Amino acid sequence: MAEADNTKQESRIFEPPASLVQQATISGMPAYQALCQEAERDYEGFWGRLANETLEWHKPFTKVLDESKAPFYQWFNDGELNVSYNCLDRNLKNGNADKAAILFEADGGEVTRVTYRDLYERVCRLANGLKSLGIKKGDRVVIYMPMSVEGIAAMQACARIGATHSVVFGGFSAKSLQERINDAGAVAVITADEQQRGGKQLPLKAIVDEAISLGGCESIRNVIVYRRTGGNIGFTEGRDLWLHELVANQPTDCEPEWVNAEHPLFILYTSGSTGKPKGVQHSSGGYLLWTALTMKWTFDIKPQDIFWCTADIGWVTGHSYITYGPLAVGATQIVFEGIPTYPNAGRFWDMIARHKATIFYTAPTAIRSLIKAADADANVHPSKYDLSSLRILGSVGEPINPEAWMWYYRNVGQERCPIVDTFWQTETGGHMITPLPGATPMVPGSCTLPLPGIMAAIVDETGHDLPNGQGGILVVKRPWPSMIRTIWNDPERFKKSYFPEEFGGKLYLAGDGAIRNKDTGYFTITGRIDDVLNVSGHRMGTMEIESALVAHPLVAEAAVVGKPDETTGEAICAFVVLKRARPSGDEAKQIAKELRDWVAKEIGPIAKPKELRFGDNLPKTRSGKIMRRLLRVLAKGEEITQDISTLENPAILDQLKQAQ
Ligand code: 6R9
Repeated sequence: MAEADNTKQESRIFEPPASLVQQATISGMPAYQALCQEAERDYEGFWGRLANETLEWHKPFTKVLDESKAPFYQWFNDGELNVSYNCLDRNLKNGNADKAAILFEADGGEVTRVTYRDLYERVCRLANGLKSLGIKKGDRVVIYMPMSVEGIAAMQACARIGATHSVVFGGFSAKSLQERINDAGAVAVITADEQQRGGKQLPLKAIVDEAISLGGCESIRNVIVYRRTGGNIGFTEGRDLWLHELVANQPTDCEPEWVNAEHPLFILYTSGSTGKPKGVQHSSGGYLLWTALTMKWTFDIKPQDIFWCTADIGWVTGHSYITYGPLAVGATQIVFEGIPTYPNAGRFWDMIARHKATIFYTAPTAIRSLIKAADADANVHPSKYDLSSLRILGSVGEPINPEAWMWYYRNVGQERCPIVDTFWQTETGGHMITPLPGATPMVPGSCTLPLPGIMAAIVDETGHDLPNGQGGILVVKRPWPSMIRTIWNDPERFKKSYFPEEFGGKLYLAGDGAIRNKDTGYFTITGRIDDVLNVSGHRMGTMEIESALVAHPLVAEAAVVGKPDETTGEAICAFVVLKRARPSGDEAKQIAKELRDWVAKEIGPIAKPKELRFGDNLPKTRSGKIMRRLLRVLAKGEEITQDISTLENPAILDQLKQAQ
């Protein structure tokens, strides 16, 4: 460790260990720079070379990048491939048939080893089962599954037959699920009877039934149910089928459906600045290329590694770094059904030790909650476990604060393991700005430098470059293979959200603010610049939560803002005006609870406001606009020192100071 200059931000620099640099795929900064230069010199040649080296093409592409319909960029567009073939068949051919693809650990601790051959057969049988139901290329299939081998197999089976999947996180409510089924026009839902997490059974199938009963899901022909817990569920004759019965007599081979590189592999809904989630559409060729390549570059994956990404398959991290990336490079990975605190907060460390994990990828919010737990109970401190197998650590989902970084580095990585702080988004498909474990000197809290070929920059409101040291808007200047292709059913919104005219229609707008260090050029992400909150690494639109609140019969008006939270990064704080008099005391508490439960029902438990405050009104400008910047100050519990001359009703501020 070397102490560097004393810039006012974090100044400690941590070099990657020499032993890791020596054997790394990208070994040392000169190797990184050489790749960056290759991309600068010949952008298409660079990506074309990598696409040929990384993937197996059924029909080779002749054109790398087609910009004629910009910003609807197309990559490798006359090439054909199959994603599942690249993840499975290729491994059988390469001598990985008996290698473990997945080490599945159930909530209760039971471990199942699934080889590449096993997984191939499971995927083929399910793919044949789906075909037997008439599901075909281009159809959409919603997957509402627990963390399971079956969940991964369901995604791969869709990819195999060219169906476009849309995974909905198992924590979303019936209403959220219904909206997504409806928007995607899905023909089937693959689900489980229940999920098993933290020793509890939570319903899935019952929520699917409820979602369909809400209407607008007429496109659904079948609901396929994986039996996980054996819990009691309803069955609709003619529509519902057990997964084990569907696959029982299916052949263990299934010819892959060759698709165009641009064929939509999946749609994944994510929160934006409006109340309606965006169906982010990804491609087959470009997406798989980048998930595979970043496994090699960012995680330096090697044949003997045991990789563990703790994300859920319902989020993009689970798509890219569980279902696709690790399998595309023939890795062995741990897949975990449960939660980090069950049966105790040592579960992650215990699992690393038992499975001899070498690469561990998790979220800052998990680290922060495990720091707390370890402070409270020395028995669940990482020092109590043998973590000597680890060689690389990763972080994703939100900024990691330097304190959490240092704890992770010292206590989990034992000052031996580089931390890759990977900045990326649902829309980017894979990592964008991150240290490389065998090259980049690390600075706690900084995601450091863009990957080769990723032309990230910081600009002002007019789209002009800003010098290092000046904070601004994070953009990407050139298209890249795994980028979002469009918003499902809404190409106009795609253009407006990501390639706005104010920026000349040519810059990809990430929605985050960032600053580059004056000396190193390192990027630090300063947070979202739109109305999107990041709670425990989950993206939540403030408008989505507001719409849910005002849908309650008691609520007249609501405004939602984020406030800093030690564990979850940001917490949801809602300001609510009721249609009746402002409640106080026990009544206020009781209504606040009712509204929280209501939001959980409307969107999902992750959207529950941590804090709810009632007022006779909200602070508004004379033209009636809610002044959210004042609400943010109130939520933090700070005094308002800002200019309030445009505020029509200053008296309201006092009322809103107190939480209920
Ligand atoms: C992969 C994922 C994307 C938003 C993104 C940013 C935040 C993610 C980060 C980070 C700072 C990191 N974010 N990784 N901020 N440092 N390493 O999380 O996708 O759910 O779409 O969220 O998360 O604000 O814009 P997604």
